[in-house]
Amino acid sequence: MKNLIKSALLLVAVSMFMMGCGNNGNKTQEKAGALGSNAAEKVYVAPGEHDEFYAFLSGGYSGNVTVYGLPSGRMLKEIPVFSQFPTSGYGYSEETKPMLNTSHGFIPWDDSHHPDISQTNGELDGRFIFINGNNTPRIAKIDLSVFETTEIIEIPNSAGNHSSSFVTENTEYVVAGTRFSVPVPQVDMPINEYKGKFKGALSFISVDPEHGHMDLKFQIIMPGFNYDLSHPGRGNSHGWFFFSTYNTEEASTLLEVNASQNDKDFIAAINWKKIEEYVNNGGGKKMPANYAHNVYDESTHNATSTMKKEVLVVDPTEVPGAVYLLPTPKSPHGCDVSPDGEYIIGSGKLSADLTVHSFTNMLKAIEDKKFDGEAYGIPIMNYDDVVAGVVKSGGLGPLHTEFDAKGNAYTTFFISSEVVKWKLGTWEVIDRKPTYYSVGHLMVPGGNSRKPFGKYLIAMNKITKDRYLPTGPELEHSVQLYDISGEKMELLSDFPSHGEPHYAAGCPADLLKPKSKKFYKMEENKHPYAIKAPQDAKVVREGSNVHIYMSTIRSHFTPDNIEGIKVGDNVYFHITNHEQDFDVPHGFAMIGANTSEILVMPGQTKTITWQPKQVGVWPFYCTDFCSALHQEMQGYIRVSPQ
Ligand code: CUK
Ligand code: CUA
Repeated sequence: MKNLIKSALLLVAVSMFMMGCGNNGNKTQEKAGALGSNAAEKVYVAPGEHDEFYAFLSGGYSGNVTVYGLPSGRMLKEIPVFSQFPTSGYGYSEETKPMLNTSHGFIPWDDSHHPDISQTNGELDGRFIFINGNNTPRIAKIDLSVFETTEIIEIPNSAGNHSSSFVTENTEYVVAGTRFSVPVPQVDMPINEYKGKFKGALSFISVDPEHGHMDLKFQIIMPGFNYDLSHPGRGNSHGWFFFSTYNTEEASTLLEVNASQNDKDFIAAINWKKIEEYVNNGGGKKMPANYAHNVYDESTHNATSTMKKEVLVVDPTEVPGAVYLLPTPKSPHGCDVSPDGEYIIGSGKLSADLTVHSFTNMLKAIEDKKFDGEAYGIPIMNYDDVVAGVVKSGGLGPLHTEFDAKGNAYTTFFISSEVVKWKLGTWEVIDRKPTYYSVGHLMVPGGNSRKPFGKYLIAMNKITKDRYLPTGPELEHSVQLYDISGEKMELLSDFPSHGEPHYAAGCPADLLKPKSKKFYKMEENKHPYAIKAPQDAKVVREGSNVHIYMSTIRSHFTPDNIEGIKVGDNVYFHITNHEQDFDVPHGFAMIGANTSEILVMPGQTKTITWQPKQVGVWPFYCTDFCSALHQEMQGYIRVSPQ
């Protein structure tokens, strides 16, 4: 009977989860309920003042990262990552097109979910931010001195690159896990023969400590589960990585999986140090694999794309003691690790309780060789041996957990639309506040490191409904900012976000401000088509290719009257911005060009192409209002018959 009630409850929860409905009924409560008393004062950042924190929100299906200031919620920038971006010309300019190369060709879109800031000794160091592309599996790196994407590596043997891109304590690795298991290597086979044949690749991409260059060092070829999310160990558990899994039944259709079968899935615990040692001693085997590695060089201002041909794969059963499976309630989503590295929290999204696993207990059970069977040769731990506690949350649909510096954890509940604050170690619930509506991830700046900055929390909500002025059928997603400095959380404000933010990363503004680049030094510009000064401007014809070496400086193009171009030519505009000042880009747009404009930063050279189709005299102009004479910044190209 009890079980029947339980499964009925579960069904209600499941259907609510699928409908994505939260407590979005009571208007008065929504407006006032959780609002702090002096909320306006706390989010007000006076004109000319700066925010205290940066927040980097993933753009989901925009493929980008957006940057906000906290507490104001002001949007500071959108950084294009996996998309073509007309605002800057990223993915349109000749220099940046190679960034979007993959083994499937030029793919100017992706679905970005989890940004993570690089760390040193488990603390944010503010050098880079990494972000995953889910759809055509990729990991990108953004250089936080320029807020631009400077490297993208494709992940072979992976599909739906979701449990990514989290970094280890010293950014030794950025880690990527496959959501979909697939045949490894790919092969034409019946889909319903999935079980036992599909595999899940977990990828460890090393990050060179000096320059930050990424390299796919090894992949662990795991059983054919779905790998949903992951987090690194830290402190005592540094050297380990934890992945939540679902569909441990290995079904090719997930219809039946959610309603029946295993009542537990696993958290996979990976001792990556052990595997690293194994591969450093010649372990693993190389397998053929095609994947692109794209690098943007900030001195030549050019990206290059290299196609890699093989990858080192590791069979986990060949490295005893490297991989264990920890049972956790069904279909966990989040897999979060406490700042001290002791607790691993599995959020079984179809369960009301949060299960907290203990790293120490796990080690002890491993030492005592207490296992509860195995899956494909990987030991399964006893649930009771590895559990540290259960949080009786009272909420429904737990997804993700972040932490503050005072031993508290904050978990989002999608179905009951709330954030619940609870205490690590005692597992007692301290506070709960509604979110508007149906919250996914949450973020505390530094909440994914040894040193969280527990002043603010943002909740990223999946459903907006009535929070803003209506804008037709589609509304931007809503972010809610909470003050978490006190015992109780206080809602401070709402602000819209762009695309679909899944996760975010945040850091104190002071970490990035001092090293933010103001402009590129002209003398360091090594672009092959750069010119040193406006007087070096020239037009060079090579067959039907015409290279125009053009200069921009307030407020003139040199040259600005160009003749001798013919229908059918390939015209390359290589535009060097000779400004040496902060915040003076020039833009360039050409009538009839089937590309976007480009925005050229001071000291930089960028190229776009144009194929004139008709004779005539055609204008171009600067797109960025750069001075009082911006409207005078223009030119003409005369196009003659072939
Ligand atoms: S997430 Cu990607 S489905 Cu909960 Cu990290 Cu939104
Ligand atoms: Cu240069 Cu407007």
